[in-house]
Amino acid sequence: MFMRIDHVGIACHDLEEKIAFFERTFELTVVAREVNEEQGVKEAMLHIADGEGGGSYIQLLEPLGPDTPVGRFLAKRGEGVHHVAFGVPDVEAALGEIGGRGVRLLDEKPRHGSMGSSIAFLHPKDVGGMLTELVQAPPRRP
Ligand code: CMX
Ligand code: CO
Repeated sequence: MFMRIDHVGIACHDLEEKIAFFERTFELTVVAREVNEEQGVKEAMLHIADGEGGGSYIQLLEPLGPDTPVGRFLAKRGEGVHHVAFGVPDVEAALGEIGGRGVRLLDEKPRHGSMGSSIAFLHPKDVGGMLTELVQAPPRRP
């Protein structure tokens, strides 16, 4: 069902500073920047590689405020890996199948994600402590 790893999300206090670090350290390039009010984040996608079914990325996340998922995560745990996102061909179908196996869905219906994608989250407590995102890429994506 999982085609590939789409991205790894990393929580940080200062998006611009972390973008500069990843660019100079790993020679990655920012391909998208977005403010996602619904998710409470300011974010950047840094391209790693292209593969069958879509690219793979590092997603840097700065919270829009303390009372947001990433804001609470930073206060509790500090900077670091926040979630892993799996690319799936059909996020609604994947949600139905995974929900049917007893994993709590944080989103019953997909929401808007980076670069025109549809996303949905699974509860970290039901996935071995890993906040898991499902991503369905739009037909054409950088
Ligand atoms: N990874 C692993 N565990 C996590 C976690 C994370 N990122 N975030 C929270 N948890 C754990 C906490 O440690 C806590 O465990 P304990 O009860 O043992 O302390 C438990 O989950 C509940 O956490 P909380 O502090 O009460 O945090 P929230 O109220 O923020 O709820 C969660 C947690 C996962 C339901 C919420 O963060 C959420 O809905 N996340 C999905 C949306 C999101 O993260 N959007 C931002 C990214 C957008 C994008 O990728 O585009
Ligand atoms: Co993400």
